[in-house]
Amino acid sequence: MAMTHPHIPLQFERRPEAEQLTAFRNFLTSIATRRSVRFFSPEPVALELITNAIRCASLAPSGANQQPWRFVVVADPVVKRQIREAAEAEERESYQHRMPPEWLQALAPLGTDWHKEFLEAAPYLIVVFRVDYGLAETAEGEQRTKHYYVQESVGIATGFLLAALHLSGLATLTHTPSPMGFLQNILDRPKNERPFVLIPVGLPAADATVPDIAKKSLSDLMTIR
Ligand code: IYR
Repeated sequence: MAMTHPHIPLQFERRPEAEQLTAFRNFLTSIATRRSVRFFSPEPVALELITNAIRCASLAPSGANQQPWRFVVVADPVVKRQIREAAEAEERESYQHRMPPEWLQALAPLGTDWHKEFLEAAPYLIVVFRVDYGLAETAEGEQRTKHYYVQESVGIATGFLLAALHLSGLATLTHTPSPMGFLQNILDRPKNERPFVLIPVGLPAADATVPDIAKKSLSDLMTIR
């Protein structure tokens, strides 16, 4: 029988346990210091670091390997300003009228408000789009292909992206101005793409602060049975 969908041998390195633990410790030491940063330095950052991190994100698993993501890198100050203005207009409305007291209370420890200076200060904004379905123009007209587990896939890729940027010595924020349909217009994306998250990337401002909050302990989040 012809193999229409061939498999190839897995490349997998078995490592001694001591080495596994060292590799883990190195990763933990680094990832444990990641914080969401809202105060950026305008210092430039090599585009190669951004490109490398997006390559890492593109290696994430996805539903049916459809890789339903698109990463738009914004470096142009004019576009960053447009994004800031549109985001602040939505966020001002949200903070002042749309978010219920319970939500505002949950956010209070973070110290956020509708001002989004970081959207102009950070040297890059990476806007992650989810590609909700495949779209191709053919002689017969528009052809759509169903995509599976888009939300989960793009979430995993975004995790890879954040980890890669952090390991490259860069600060990031996961920002979700709400609603964020304006990003589709400003960045001129096709109708099958929807903004998923906006990630300012750069170096932190010298006087950057972060909220004094903690992560849960393992016993509060892991169950073995
Ligand atoms: N999008 C708003 C509000 C906000 C919502 C959550 I959930 C956060 O974890 C942080 C902020 C903002 O960016 O300010």
